[in-house]
Amino acid sequence: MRTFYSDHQSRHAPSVELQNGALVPHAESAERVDAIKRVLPRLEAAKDFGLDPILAVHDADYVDFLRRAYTDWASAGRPGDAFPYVFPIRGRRPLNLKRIDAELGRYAYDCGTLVAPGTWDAVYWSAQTALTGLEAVMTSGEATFAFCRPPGHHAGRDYMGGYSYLNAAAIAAEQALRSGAETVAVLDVDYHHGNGTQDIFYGRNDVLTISLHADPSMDYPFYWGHVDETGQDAGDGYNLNLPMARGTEWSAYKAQLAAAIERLQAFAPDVLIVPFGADTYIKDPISFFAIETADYTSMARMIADLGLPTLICMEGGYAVDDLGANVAAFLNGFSA
Ligand code: OKP
Ligand code: ZN
Repeated sequence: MRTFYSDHQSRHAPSVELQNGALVPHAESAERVDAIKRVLPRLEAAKDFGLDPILAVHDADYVDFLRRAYTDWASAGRPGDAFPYVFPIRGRRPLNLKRIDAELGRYAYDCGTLVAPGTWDAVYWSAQTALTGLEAVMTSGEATFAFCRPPGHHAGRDYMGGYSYLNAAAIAAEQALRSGAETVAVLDVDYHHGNGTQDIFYGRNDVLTISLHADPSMDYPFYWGHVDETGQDAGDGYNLNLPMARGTEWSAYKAQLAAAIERLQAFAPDVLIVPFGADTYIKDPISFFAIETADYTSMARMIADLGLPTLICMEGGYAVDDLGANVAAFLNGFSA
C-alpha cells in the first residue's frame, strides 16, 4: 500500500491541554509520529495542492484566523500556545472582534485545541497529505494511507476542536467530487464522533457520512453523534451515527460495522474515505472501548471487502507504545 506524510506535520506540538478541569500534557503528542513512522518504511512525501481545496471546505475567515492565531496571541503578550477560553453563548449577536482572545472563542468549541507555533504549517500539510493520497486513489483505485496529523474529523467549516483544525478527510472528500467522483462516503472509525465531518456534509446527499463511536451522552464531543442526527434537507438520510457503550469489544463493534457496511453497499459510492483512529484500542489512555490489536485487521478486511477505491486518513490513537502495531494491523487488512 502507498503511504504518504509530510515532515511539516511534526511541527505541531502543543504543550498542555485542559482535560476534565486539569491542565495535562497534550495527549496528541508529536511522539505519535515516530510510533507510526516506525511501521511505515516507505512513506512518500506529500505534494502541494495549494489552498484552493482547503477553501472548498473551510471558510476563508477561519483559515485566515488559523494562519495568524499564534502570532496574534504572542503579540498580545500571552504566554505559551494560543488557548481558547471564552466562548460566545448561543443567541449572542455575531461580533467580528479583532482581539485574539475573542477570536479564539469564536472559532473554537473546546479548550483542548491550542494553536502552537507550528500548528498552521502542520495542518496545512496534513491536508496536503490527504489530497496526495486521494490523487493516488483516484488514479490507481488502490487503497492508500494518508498519515494525517493532527486529527481533523472534529473540525467544521469554521471551527476547531478535539485537536482538529482542518478536516483533512472532508477536504479529500470534496476534492474527490471535484476530480470526477459523483458520490463519496466517509466511514469514521475513530473512537470519537466525527462531528466536523457530519456538520460539513449534513445538508448533502452526494456525501454519505457514517460514524461509529462512543455514545456521546457519555463521551466527548457530547453535543453531536446521537442516533437521531440523520441529516437535513437534501442530506436527510445521508448521515448515520452508530454510537456504542463504553467497554465495547470487537464482537459488538463488528455488528455495528456490519450495519455501516450494509448502508455503504446500498449507497455504492465512487470513493470511500476512512478516518481511522486507533483510540478504540483497549489500552487507549483517553478512550474506553476494548478493541485489540488483531481486531484491527478484521475491521479493515470488512471495509476492504467492499472493493471500493479507499483513502484511509489517520485520526486519533494515544496509546503510543502500541500505536505502530495497531496502525500496521489495520493497514494489513487491506493488503491481505
Ligand atoms: C480527538 B480524536 C476527555 C477530553 C477529550 C478531546 C478528545 C479529542 C479526540 N476527557 N478531549 O477524535 O481522537
Ligand atoms: Zn478520537
